[in-house]
Amino acid sequence: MTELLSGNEAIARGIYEAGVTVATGYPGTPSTEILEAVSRHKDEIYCEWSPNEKVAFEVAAGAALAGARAICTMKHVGLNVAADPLMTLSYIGTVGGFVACVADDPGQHSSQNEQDTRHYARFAKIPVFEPADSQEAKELVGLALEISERFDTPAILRTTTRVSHSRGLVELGERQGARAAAFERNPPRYVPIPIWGRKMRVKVEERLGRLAEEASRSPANRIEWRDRNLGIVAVGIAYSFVREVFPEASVLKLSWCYPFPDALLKEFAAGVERVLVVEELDDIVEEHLRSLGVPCQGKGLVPRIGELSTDRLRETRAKMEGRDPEAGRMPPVPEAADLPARPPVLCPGCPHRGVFHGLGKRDVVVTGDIGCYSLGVFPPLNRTDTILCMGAGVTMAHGMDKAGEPRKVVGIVGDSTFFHSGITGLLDVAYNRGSSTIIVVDNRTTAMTGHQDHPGTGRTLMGEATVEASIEDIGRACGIRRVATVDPYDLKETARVLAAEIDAEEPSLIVSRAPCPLHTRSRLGPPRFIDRDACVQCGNCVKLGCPAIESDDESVRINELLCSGCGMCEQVCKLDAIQVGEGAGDE
Ligand SMILES: Cc1ncc(C[n+]2csc(CCOP(=O)(O)OP(=O)(O)O)c2C)c(N)n1
Repeated sequence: MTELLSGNEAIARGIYEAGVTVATGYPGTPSTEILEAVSRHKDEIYCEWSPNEKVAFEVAAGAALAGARAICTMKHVGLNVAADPLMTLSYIGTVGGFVACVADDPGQHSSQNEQDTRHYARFAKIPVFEPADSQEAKELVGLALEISERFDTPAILRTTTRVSHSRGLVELGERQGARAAAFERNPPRYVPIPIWGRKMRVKVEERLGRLAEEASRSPANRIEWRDRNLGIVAVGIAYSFVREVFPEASVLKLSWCYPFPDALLKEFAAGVERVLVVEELDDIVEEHLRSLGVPCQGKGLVPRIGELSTDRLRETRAKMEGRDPEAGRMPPVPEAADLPARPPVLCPGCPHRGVFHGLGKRDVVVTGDIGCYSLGVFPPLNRTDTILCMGAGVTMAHGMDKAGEPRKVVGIVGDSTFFHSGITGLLDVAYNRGSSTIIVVDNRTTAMTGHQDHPGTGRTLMGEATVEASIEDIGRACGIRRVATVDPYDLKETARVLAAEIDAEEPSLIVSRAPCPLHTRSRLGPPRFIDRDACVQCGNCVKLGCPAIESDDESVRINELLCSGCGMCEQVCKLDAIQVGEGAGDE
């Protein structure tokens, strides 16, 4: 039977078919749907959203050492968070297959950077698999788990956005029998204290050689001989683009690129006149080919930055043939006439808006973080000054404070981000006698990645009710004495609490709590209207940055279809021109 599946759904199917019994992860585009799809098999597979990627990695590692097949999922930057256990699990190895499914985001569609996860595979000296399409995504899960078990190594399945999110037909198979967990005690194998760790270190090098030989024989890598004038080494998704743009060329299709399949690379290079390497992001295979003494072209012709596409590869071909690269481009898609620009903004009724509105009244530095509230950086809110990575909204505030920044520093993190990596920062603020004000904008969900549960929501990925971690209690347990909770829709009260905490000498924690209305799918109140006769166009309501409030030179209006009825605009209107009721004055 075949089914049309996205790359992420196909990976989930591969996880199911391969008899995996433990699947963990932390949301992050473009990886999130893998675990969501796995959770449909919750009778067979235990799955969880872990508080962060390091936890997800370690939980899966524990399951794998007990003998189960286990996987964890994350986006590329998540592997930075999980890098510590990754590096040493490589030494320890695994009993049941262990695969980290890591989704890269070339082009930074929804990420703060564009790192290439294959570097981590080389860094940790473990195999990395890279599917070209949904069918292969499913198959490689099974292969990666098998290789992981046979070679006693963790493995990485790296996808990029196009594979994760494009759909293709996938042949479905049966689920293999799952192994029962039964941990066998053996400290020299599982405890990398130096005397044993040094032995593991030797094993890792020896394993690399065997893996490279296997990679040369593996069905994941194959040579397709065609015209021998040009041979293209195509890695992962690049294979699909290469076949379309260079249909006549011989191709070495690599879906298992590290440890490098040297024998296969040499055989291919020896069989063609000229070698071109096409890989998304960095020149990992290209650099290695050069180190083998194989002359080749690659990033000089193929873009290093952003996603590859057939269009971009056509430009490469044009350059190789000495034609104008413009000539290689497809005719541009005609632009729809007069489409208005849509700057990114917080949704109508977003509770985060209340906090940014309150902060707008104060001359403070705001260290922000990653989540929907990152949008506070844009006009008209303009209330975020820095963003680094998850958790840094707390810690960078403390750093600025300790550096002697004369203004008060306010750190903002979301609820999911707080549980992910904000808690240790808060502990630092309290322990090291900081004075910053930390705000947790708690909308009761991980909104930015599509409303996943987390330790504060009271629900698990398996759909069970569970304990709700209290941000306020955690703050107090960290040693923060000033802890306040506000309703961000109450602008006056929010501004009052912000002022009191910002002016305090000691560090404080403010929890701004209101559920994301997109998640609860509920209106917050009746839509508001602007009484044109009373409105003097002072712009106070426009400064909220609500997409439902539309203005031009002549008037300010509220779009009834967009208005969520949160009432913030009514509170900022000094002339009571914004009201509940029929749209008097609005046509
Ligand atoms: C290390 C890492 N993991 C995952 C992500 C993807 N990601 C971006 S923001 C975010 C959390 C957003 O949730 P929350 O902090 O509750 O804020 P909200 O979007 O709900 O306002 C996640 C998981 C990331 N950017 N970095």
